Amino acid sequence: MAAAPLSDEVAKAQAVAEPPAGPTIFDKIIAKEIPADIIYEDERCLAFNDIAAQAPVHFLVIPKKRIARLQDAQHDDEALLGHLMLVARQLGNKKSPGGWRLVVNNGRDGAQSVYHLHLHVLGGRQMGWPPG
Ligand code: TR5
Repeated sequence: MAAAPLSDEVAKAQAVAEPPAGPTIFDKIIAKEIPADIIYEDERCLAFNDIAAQAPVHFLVIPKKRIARLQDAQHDDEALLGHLMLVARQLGNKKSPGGWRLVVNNGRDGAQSVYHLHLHVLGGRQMGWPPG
């Protein structure tokens, strides 16, 4: 089967050293040092609309704790990971009642470009399958 052309987002992910040390752009969003379209915040997480939306509804849910990739999460993070999913569920149900998709890109081959764990929530249209 011929390989699908790579999107800009995949090219970006491939260009990132894995995983970069130190803070990412998402730490700056958490610290309110740079603006983002924040739609939810509590003591453990933040949700904001993706700057390059891939669907009518596309927002990210991120922990305030710095975890680079899902593969770096520890057993101690179990409650936090559950919390992120419940926040995604609450906002996804509200913004895309017909259904929505949760995506976590992990590492280079997973097309992760920002090394701060984030849940993508996509909706507002029919999703295709399989993903690329
Ligand atoms: O490829 P992965 O899974 O790492 O997804 C990173 C996502 O972060 C992409 O969908 C980007 O569009 C999104 N992104 C990147 C920036 C950004 C953002 N979403 C909202 N606000 C953003 N700001 C202010 N700056 C970014 N660099």
